[in-house]
Amino acid sequence: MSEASGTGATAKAGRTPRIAIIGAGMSGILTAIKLRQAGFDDFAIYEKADRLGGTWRDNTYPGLSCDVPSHLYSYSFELNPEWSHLFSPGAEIQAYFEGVAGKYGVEPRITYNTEISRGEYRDGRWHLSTGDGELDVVDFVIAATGVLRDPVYPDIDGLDSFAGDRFHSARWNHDVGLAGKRVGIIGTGSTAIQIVPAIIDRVAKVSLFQRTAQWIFPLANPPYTEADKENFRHNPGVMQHMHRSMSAQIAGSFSQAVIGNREQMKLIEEACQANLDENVRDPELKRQLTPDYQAACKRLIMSDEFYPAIQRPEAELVTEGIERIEAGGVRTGDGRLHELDVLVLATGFDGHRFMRPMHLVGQDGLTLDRAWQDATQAYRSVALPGFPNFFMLVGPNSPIGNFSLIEISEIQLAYIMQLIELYRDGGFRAIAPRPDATRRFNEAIMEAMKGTVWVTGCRSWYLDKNGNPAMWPWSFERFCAEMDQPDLNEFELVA
Ligand code: N01
Repeated sequence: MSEASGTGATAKAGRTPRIAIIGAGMSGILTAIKLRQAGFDDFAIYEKADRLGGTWRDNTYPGLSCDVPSHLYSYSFELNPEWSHLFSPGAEIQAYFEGVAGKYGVEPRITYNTEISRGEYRDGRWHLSTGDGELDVVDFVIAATGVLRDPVYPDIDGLDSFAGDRFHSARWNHDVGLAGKRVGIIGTGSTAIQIVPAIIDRVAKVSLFQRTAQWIFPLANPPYTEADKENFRHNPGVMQHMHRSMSAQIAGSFSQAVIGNREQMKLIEEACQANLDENVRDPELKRQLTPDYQAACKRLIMSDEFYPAIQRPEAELVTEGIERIEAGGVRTGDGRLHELDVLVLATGFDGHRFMRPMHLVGQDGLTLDRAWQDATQAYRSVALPGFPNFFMLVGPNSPIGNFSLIEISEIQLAYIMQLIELYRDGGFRAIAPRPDATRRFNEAIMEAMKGTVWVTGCRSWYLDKNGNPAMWPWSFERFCAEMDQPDLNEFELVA
């Protein structure tokens, strides 16, 4: 791709803030593009890794794809005619972000291998430091640090004693060949359910250690034909229509089901049950694969490949609890040793860390750890009382039931940009949400959460330490309405 846009023609006279973007994943790249287009060119992107892409850089496991359709999981302003599948593989998504970052001139603005470990609001500006000392002093910080970033390693006795190769699914070791190997996978989340069908053809055996059964929604993943792609290339309106209609379809179905629409939920439950009934014949295996909680309580898994794969002779579903890990493999509660050459920890992520372990110090010495000691809450997911001129993308309570996080991030950024434009135009020097407005917002969230599927009794990464889901409990329409325009009455402004 060639460079698409320089500094926007809309740049206006006024204050020119210096802005730090933290993280060069989906949201960080987006922020850089939109800032430039709006004429804000004094910014830097700090990225702790040596490559952009965030979760798509970190996750490279076999079978990785996104369960949001590719023509929806794209920036609205950079639709991509080349997507290979309805749900394209992870490597293609990573290449997409690299291509967009190159096309929009974002790449040279990224400072790699630079982890911001501390940010302190002092004398009206944010002082950002790495382990090596102060690095930058800025007017605004936009934390684009992602949600599913920190792998969770299971607390199982003897984990380190395993003599074979062992790695987390988000840190896949491609130097380890799987051909002819006995592979153990711990976990049955979206990740493991994608890995099993992807490796079953080449391994000697897969042992899938299941602690909790999963509901699986049957979803085929057809490729786009050359003719489809040709059509997309020449008629971008077709892609725009797909983007809009896929968004509307999810908003009207799945996103409604998870927040209490019984009719929509019934359709999901029936589809998951029929998937199990029609595709798993052995009654004992079917019993083991039948969850004891409501569909979509955990993040719903989409796959039409898992049930066939787990019924292959090379696959074994292990439902006996794990006792410990030994040099030779995994010992389960029934005393059996499952001998393994490779052990994959598909045990998920801590979805409640956000920009931590970054140490943030806001006004009057308020630290992020103190602000979040009881609960990880924010004002409309994007701002924090006591932390002026600090914004988050995809912060607490951002995810809307299986929606594209790109669309969510675009809407949140458009909201934040309105405030930065107000700063440019002299509207304030410092802005932070009012504590009472933040409290009211979070009380409303807690109340609305009672009607959602996420609190119907299951364990999932959605739930924080208090058992509250870090999700948006209302409709997508409400999200759009609430994020359309900042209500300045809900902010404290310093002129
Ligand atoms: O992780 P998970 P994931 N002993 O947290 C088990 C996104 N994503 O990486 O259910 C034994 O869902 C744990 O068991 P249990 C998507 O948002 C998207 O699969 O808690 N087992 C569970 O089975 C997704 O939701 C895509 O009882 C242990 C598993 O590990 C999110 O990432 C693809 C254990 C963790 O499942 C995370 O998915 C991949 C222990 N000590 C990921 N500890 C797509 O777009 C944990 N487990 C398709």
